[in-house]
Amino acid sequence: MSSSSPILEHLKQALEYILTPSAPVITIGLLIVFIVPVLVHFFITRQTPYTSLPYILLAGPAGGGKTSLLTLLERGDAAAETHTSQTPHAVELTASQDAGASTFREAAREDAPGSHKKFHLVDTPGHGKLRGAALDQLGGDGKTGKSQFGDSAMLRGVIYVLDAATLEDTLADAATYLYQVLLALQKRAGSGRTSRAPNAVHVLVAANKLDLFTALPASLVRSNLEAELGRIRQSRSKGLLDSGVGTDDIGSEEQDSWLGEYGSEKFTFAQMREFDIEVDVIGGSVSEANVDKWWDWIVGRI
Ligand SMILES: Nc1nc2c(ncn2[C@@H]2O[C@H](COP(=O)(O)OP(=O)(O)OP(=O)(O)O)[C@@H](O)[C@H]2O)c(=O)[nH]1
Ligand SMILES: [Mg+2]
Repeated sequence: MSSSSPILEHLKQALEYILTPSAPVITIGLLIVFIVPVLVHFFITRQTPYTSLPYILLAGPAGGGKTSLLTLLERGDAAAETHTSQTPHAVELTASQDAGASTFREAAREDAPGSHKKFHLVDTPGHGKLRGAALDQLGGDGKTGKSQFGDSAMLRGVIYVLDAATLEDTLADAATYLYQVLLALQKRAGSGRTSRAPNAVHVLVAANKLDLFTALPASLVRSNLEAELGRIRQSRSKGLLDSGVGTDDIGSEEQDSWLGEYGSEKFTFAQMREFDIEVDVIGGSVSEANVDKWWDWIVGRI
């Protein structure tokens, strides 16, 4: 007891000093009140640089034109050379919601009239072995998925860029990747049902390179993809049946990895509406800077 009483005495004095109004105490108090929130703000924003902004993900097979599109929207010209991407890359863009701005060039200007909204556009590699980067961003359930570009709850849309000029030869690959993207989004929407539903994520299939004469129009891109996605779905469910999963489990497991309306014969993009996923197929050309419709879609999602 005798050893603790001087300490208690000190404590009492210190408390008395703090609780008695005086200039130094008030100054220090005010400093804490004003500086701590600022420090906390910088601490949080430094740790998660992308959390605060909504983002749009670019996905699609290699050579489709994702990086070219990103460069065009960022700099306003398509001349820049691109090479195969190896890592995800994000840029910050501004969308102005104003009827007067009819092209993406006007709308993307910082000083354009109307309201401005900043967002990130995230480019991902399309090479078969690097697609995990894009699929990770679709973050499992849309809540806990802290992806490299921040909270996956901030994901607003996916632009699936493909080369419409070579689609006839690359259809199987393009559809397989699209299948993975749509299934990831479907699972994300499904997992939100029990608690807070994640925001709806829409998909734009951007049929690029319409400047080339071999390019398929958007309507054909849509029907070819739908047919191929239906075939993939069919062969996947067969594979599951053959894999020897017990007949009891097969019901739920098959239902979980079935894209679109369960048991339907033909796949259509409209079936994705059940999961709050709207799929649009719109043609355009990055090299001719014919991307205004894609830009409008982006502005509508932000
Ligand atoms: N003719 C034509 N060529 C285009 C168009 N858009 C892009 N390209 C060309 O297509 C090639 C591939 O474009 P990228 O933007 O690198 O493709 P990517 O989707 O980023 O490919 P990865 O990074 O490998 O996934 C480049 O040589 C572009 O110049 C277009 O609208 N028309
Ligand atoms: Mg690229």
